[in-house]
Amino acid sequence: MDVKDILVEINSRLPFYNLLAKDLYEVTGESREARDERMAWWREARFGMFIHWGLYSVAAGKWNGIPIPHYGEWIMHNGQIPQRQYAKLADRFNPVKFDAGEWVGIAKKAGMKYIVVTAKHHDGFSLFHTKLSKYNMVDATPFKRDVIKELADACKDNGMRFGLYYSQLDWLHAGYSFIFAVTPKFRKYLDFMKGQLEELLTCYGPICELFFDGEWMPQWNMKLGAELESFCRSLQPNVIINNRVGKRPILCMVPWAAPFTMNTTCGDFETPEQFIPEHIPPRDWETNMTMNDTFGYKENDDNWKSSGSLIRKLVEIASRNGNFLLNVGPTGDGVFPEKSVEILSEIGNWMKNNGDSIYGAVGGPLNKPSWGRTTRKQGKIFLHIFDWPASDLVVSGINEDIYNAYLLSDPARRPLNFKKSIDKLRIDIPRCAPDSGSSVIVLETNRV
Ligand code: FHN
Repeated sequence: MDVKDILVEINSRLPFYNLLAKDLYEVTGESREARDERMAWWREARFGMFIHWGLYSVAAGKWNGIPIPHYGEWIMHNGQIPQRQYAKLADRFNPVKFDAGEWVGIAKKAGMKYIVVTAKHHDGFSLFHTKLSKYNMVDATPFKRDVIKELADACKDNGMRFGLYYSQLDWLHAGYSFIFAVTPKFRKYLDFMKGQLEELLTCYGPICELFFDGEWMPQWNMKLGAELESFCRSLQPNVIINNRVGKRPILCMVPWAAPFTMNTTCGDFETPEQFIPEHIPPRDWETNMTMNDTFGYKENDDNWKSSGSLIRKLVEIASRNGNFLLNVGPTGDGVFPEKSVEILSEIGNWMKNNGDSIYGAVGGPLNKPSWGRTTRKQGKIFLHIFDWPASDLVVSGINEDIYNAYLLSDPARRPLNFKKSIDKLRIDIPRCAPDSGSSVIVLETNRV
């Protein structure tokens, strides 16, 4: 490692701000224009589905009948299950109800524009037919089907972009151990990982997003991240890669620290998890979040967020120029939990009427008004009203000419009466909110 590498390394392990990374970590000489072009579909999409599916889905949060706390996909670790015992789940992983087209259809109806599914999580089990290990969906289970291929094909057939989650952290692989040194054994693991990524990036069609994860392991570093990022881009130059390909600051999972941690330069976007940053991060970002409290399926986790609260989170995120990757944890039988389907259907109904205020939108002119949020695009400001007022809506702080106002969910776009003074806009609104979660009023700022 030369001095620059050492500086980058020290910097990446700081608890806060990547003070030096801005200048020292440059993986590609990509121009801003080229990056904007590559990111365009992603900034338009705004809303995607995360899918955590694997052997842990069979366990469903219990081991020997005992509920294991925290994330379902961590059951091997949290339940201190010997690897040999855990691997026996593969004999029971036979998701006969799995229908890739059905999963993609549910995502599409929810208004989601891309899917990111776990190709390999920390437990080392591959959902795709890898040639580099027999511990995979085709060789190790009675199901014997490459579900990643089936999902990739279903996405292609349904105009849905297809992305993959891949964990550098691998509890199973002999080359992995929780130490700092990059040992020869770890180098062998790196070859394994790159081999699998080559399979995923050459055999499953265009991969829209690579969500790396588990980079907190001590021997992972920015240099390895830069090499991996370049390797993946050499196979699919347009793939969008998250910041966990490199190294996030130690406090990256702490919401209040976000202003000091969400500025890494590895990959293309920041990855706040289970929270929405209060400020607008300096570059592209995607919040990933569960619908209940677990990514991987747990039969006893019924702590579901309402569709209204998730709609407001989507609005909140879009109002800060971010993307929302909302997770579903399918069961060991290969179906989405019923409650997930119900919530996604309700979100889809809202998106049908109001998606124009989310897709391709960025933050509006008002920062967190008391009544809701604002987004905007192409000559329109979208007022997202969370709390519908009993009488007129009075909006302060919009210093632009307004030529028309109407409810986004009104197909006839009947104009709403409004009066605008220098900085006050009073809109005559219907007595009842047209939508749950968020009702949207469009203000046209261009004379149409
Ligand atoms: O440890 C993983 C966890 O299981 C899950 O995959 C989330 C999703 O972003 N990522 C890690 C926790 O930060």
